[in-house]
Formats: sequence, structure tokens, C-alpha cells
Amino acid sequence: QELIKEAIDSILDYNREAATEVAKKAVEAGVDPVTMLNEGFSVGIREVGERFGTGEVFLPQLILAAETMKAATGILEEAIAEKGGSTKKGTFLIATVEGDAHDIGKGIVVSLLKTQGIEVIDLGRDVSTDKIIEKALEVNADIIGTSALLTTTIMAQKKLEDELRARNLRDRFKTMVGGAPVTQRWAEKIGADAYAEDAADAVEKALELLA
Ligand code: B1M
Repeated sequence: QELIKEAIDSILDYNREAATEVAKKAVEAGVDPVTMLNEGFSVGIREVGERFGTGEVFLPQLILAAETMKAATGILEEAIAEKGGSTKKGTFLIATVEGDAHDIGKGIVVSLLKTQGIEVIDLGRDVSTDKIIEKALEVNADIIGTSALLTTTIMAQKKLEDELRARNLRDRFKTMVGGAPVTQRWAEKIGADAYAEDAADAVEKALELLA
């Protein structure tokens, strides 16, 4: 509807105020924040990504669009968080892989997981395989989830699987992979336990892995 279109436009216009405004309006109107993210803001940022891919816009615009998006996701993630988690169902360690700075999608996954009583340890972005494994052991994670947005950095998801096997730790954790270039086929190829297409799917698969 109207708010969805305004959300997409705010990203295409790199208009931070408009993005903040529409996110707040949506929360007040009781529109599902996940719908606003999936059908609104994410559609806008992917369109900017496409324009960047074709050379229609350049890196400064891509950064502006990302900042605009972050302003809106901040507000919507807060609204999602208010729905709150119940009893703890498990621990989910998540990180964007080494060499990769994309974390908007991961942020959405994190906030949705938290609503389901899943404890999330977010290591941030550009995190090395060693650090991921070290932390997973430290917090005794049930699931290790990695996000990768570049066709080059998805190799780090394979590296994690290989390292876990090499260190005899593969059976200790479940693994989940996600990110725009990641597919079910890739997950199967590298031996990950689950692939999630979006945040809602990540929640569903996480609950399956924890069951
Ligand atoms: Co970059 N970038 N970027 N970028 N960027 C892409 C990925 C690109 C496809 C754009 C393009 O060219 N068309 C392209 C990659 C091409 C390729 O790999 N072949 C690209 C490039 C080239 C680059 C740079 C190299 C540009 C440069 O410097 N010349 C550079 C790399 C930096 C680095 O990582 N080392 C770069 C930088 C940036 C910004 C910093 C400007 C910014 C990121 C800001 C930030 O995240 N803090 C940025 C952005 C915004 C994008 C696009 C436009 C949008 C990504 C995004 O936020 N999408 C992107 C284009 C695209 O993806 N089509 C692009 C919205 C988000 C909600 O979706 O992240 O897919 P997504 O997350 C989804 C699902 O994938 C899933 O759930 C999420 C919610 O539904 N999911 C998971 C994600 N992780 C999951 C984990 C799970 C489960 C599900 O379990 C663990």
C-alpha cells in the first residue's frame, strides 16, 4: 500500500528523513515491521544495488542508500524486538564472514530470531573463521549462522565447514548459511545443515534445527 511505496521511494531518493518518517508511521499504524522491511525497504535497496551493478549509480549512492536503509531498519527492528522472546530455546551465533561488510540483512535475521526465544550472539561483520569457531565454543552455541553477500566471500562459508570438520567439531554445532548469492545448492555442496532465504525462513529453519 501507500507506506510500502513510500518506503521504497525513500531508499531510491536516499532520503533519510523520509525513511525514518515512514518507518515511524508504519509502527504507529500497526503495519507488520517485517512486511515493511521485506516488501518496502529491501526492495528499494536491491533496486539501488541493481543500478549500481549496471553502472547507473556509484559507490557514494550505494553508501547513502545503505545509511538510509539503516535508519529505517533501526526503528523497525526496535518494533520487532518489542514483540519479545519467550523461554530460551537455544543459542544462535551469527556473523558476516571475513572480507564482507554487508550486515543489513543479518540485522533483520537477528531481530527476528530474538522474538522466538532464541538467544543470539552477533559477532558483527568481517569476522574470521577462527574467531567464529572460538566464540562458538566459548558460548556453547547450538547453531552457527553465517551471512555472505559477495560471490567471493561465500567461500568463507565453505572454509567454516572445512575447519569444523578438520578440528573434529562438525557434530558439535548445526550450521546455517544465508545471503543474497547463497542458495540451497551451495548449502548442500559445502555440507551446511540449513540454508535460509530470508529472515522468516531463518527463524523457521532455526526452530527445526533446535527441535
Ligand atoms: Co554491496 N554489493 N558492495 N554494499 N551491496 C552487493 C552485494 C552487490 C550484489 C551489488 C551489485 O553490484 N549489484 C555487489 C556484489 C557483487 C558480487 O558479489 N558479485 C556488491 C558490491 C560489489 C560491493 C562492493 C565490492 C562495492 C565496492 O566497494 N566497489 C563493496 C564490498 C564491501 C565488502 O563487503 N568488503 C560493497 C559495499 C556495500 C555498502 C557498504 C555500500 C552497502 C552495505 C552496508 C551494510 O550492510 N552495512 C552495500 C549494499 C547495501 C549492497 C546491496 C545494494 C544491498 C544489500 C542489502 O542490504 N540488501 C547489494 C545488492 C543486493 O543484494 N542485491 C550489494 C537488503 C537485505 C535485507 O537483504 O542482505 O540479502 P540481504 O539479506 C536477506 C537474505 O539474504 C537473508 O535474510 C535477509 C533478510 O531477508 N540472509 C540470511 C542474509 N544473511 C542471512 C544469514 C542467515 C539466514 C538468512 O543465516 C545465518
